[in-house]
Amino acid sequence: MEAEVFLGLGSNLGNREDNLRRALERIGSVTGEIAAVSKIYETEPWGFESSARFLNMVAKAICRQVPEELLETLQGIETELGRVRGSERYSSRTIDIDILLYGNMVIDQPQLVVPHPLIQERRFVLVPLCDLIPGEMHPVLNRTFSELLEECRDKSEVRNFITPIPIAIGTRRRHGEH
Ligand code: PH2
Ligand code: MG
Ligand code: MG
Repeated sequence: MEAEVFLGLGSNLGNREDNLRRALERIGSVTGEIAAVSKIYETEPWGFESSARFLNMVAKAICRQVPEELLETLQGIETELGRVRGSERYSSRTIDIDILLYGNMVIDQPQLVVPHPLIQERRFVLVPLCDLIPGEMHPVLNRTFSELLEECRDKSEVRNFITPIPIAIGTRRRHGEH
């Protein structure tokens, strides 16, 4: 079996960009090929107070695991990348990987609800999701993702994150040096 899966990734601790990159590498090698990625956004924490902003993005993976296996795999990757789970509902983390969509499957189990129940409440999910599939229908809500974004009441900040260009600074030789 193969399914198109959309994953939401977020990091607001440590080297956030590196955490996203490493998570994508692990997902690609364990779960299935990464077929597409959204842009990266810098976002205000949603649902809790912190000065540590998130980087968020969405990835599309071609997945060979059934949802329960995929969930375990993703939790394993989170742990490998230094995620520590506390008792609070929301807290800062090196990496969070959520299953947003698993094909058109609808799952309602104690440990796993798909589509992710908060997609429509969160700009940090809808904006990157709309980079990839603005015109596709949400499998339960009968709205496209761009409609959900238009109707979304969340006004928290989600802005394009510009990756600095990796150039060497201060290594220019003075005239005549070799
Ligand atoms: N994840 C949460 C709670 N709040 N806020 C932002 N901006 N980005 C997240 O990824 C995020 C959040 C729970 O997983
Ligand atoms: Mg999450
Ligand atoms: Mg999560």
